[in-house]
Amino acid sequence: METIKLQEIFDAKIDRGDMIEPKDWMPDDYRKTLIRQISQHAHSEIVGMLPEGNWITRAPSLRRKMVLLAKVQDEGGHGLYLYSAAETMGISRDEMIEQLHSGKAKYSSIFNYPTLTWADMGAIGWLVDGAAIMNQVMLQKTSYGPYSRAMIRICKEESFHQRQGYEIMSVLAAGTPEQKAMAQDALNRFWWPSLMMFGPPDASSPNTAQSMRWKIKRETNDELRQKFVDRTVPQAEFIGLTVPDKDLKWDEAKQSYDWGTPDWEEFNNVIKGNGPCNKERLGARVKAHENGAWVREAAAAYAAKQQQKVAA
Ligand code: FAQ
Repeated sequence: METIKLQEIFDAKIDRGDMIEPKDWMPDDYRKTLIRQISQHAHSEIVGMLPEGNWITRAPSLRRKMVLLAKVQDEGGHGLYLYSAAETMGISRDEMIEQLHSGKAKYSSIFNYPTLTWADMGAIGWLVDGAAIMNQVMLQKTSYGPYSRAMIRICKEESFHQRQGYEIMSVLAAGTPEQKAMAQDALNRFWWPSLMMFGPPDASSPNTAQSMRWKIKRETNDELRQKFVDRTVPQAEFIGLTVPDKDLKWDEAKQSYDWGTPDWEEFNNVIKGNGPCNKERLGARVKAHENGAWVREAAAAYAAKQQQKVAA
């Protein structure tokens, strides 16, 4: 069929709100955008395991250790669903991993900040998973079928993650003055980087307009960021913590908060590879991959043996 006709069929599907499936024709740029976004999302999930993984042995009780362990394993599972969704677009897992390890592909800026105290595990669950869900709820309705279906499953788990983080923060905030100060310090350090997770402001986001037209994104970076602020500020107040923004103010007419400006220079530096932990995170990722080489070789050898048996 002619490309013009195929484009018309694709456009009509997007307009009707139908899903695009792997075997459907799609414009090259739609495919490229999705490979970029889904693979970066997958990378974020597995790099995101590192700052929390560092705390598994130091969790303050067996219960906390079990919950954190389960959460970190969930993130690994999310990475797998997302790599699988990206593979349906014709890129291999090896290529994606190579792009991550060579620094060509990005992963979420948030994971380039250090986790200094136990309260950071609370702040990550509450704020980082909270921001991730805000973004992922809209992605459940993204136009590419395999991505949308992966997001539905991921969102169920992320909402548990958010609650476990908020529970850690609530317990610390109601604890000794030292514990409350530790919770406040974690909020102070993670607040602004969490707001940056939503990406640059719409006016300087090169991809948002086209991604909205293709219904890959269903809400813009700024819309989601505002929703996150409106949802999270009352949660902080409820447990007696203060959001570190002197410009934060409830606007009765808008039924929404006015708030300050993130440090976009810091954001740009972090996504260029110059954040406080970029080198450490990528180094740990590459090392984990190298240490796992024998597992991949054994799995490939097993698969080859099974194929020989079928062929015989
Ligand atoms: N960090 O034009 P836009 C999680 C890049 S999952 C790094 O606005 P777009 C779970 C962007 O890639 C968190 N880079 O781009 C968890 C683009 O660069 P490129 C991850 C960023 O794609 C929790 C450039 O800036 N979630 O946390 C960031 O339309 C706890 C221009 O930006 C997702 O990936 C950033 N924050 O919108 C795990 C959700 N923001 O590629 C463990 C899916 C922007 O052209 C523990 N992704 N950039 O070189 C999305 O919804 C979108 O990709 C956005 C960015 C909204 C992130």
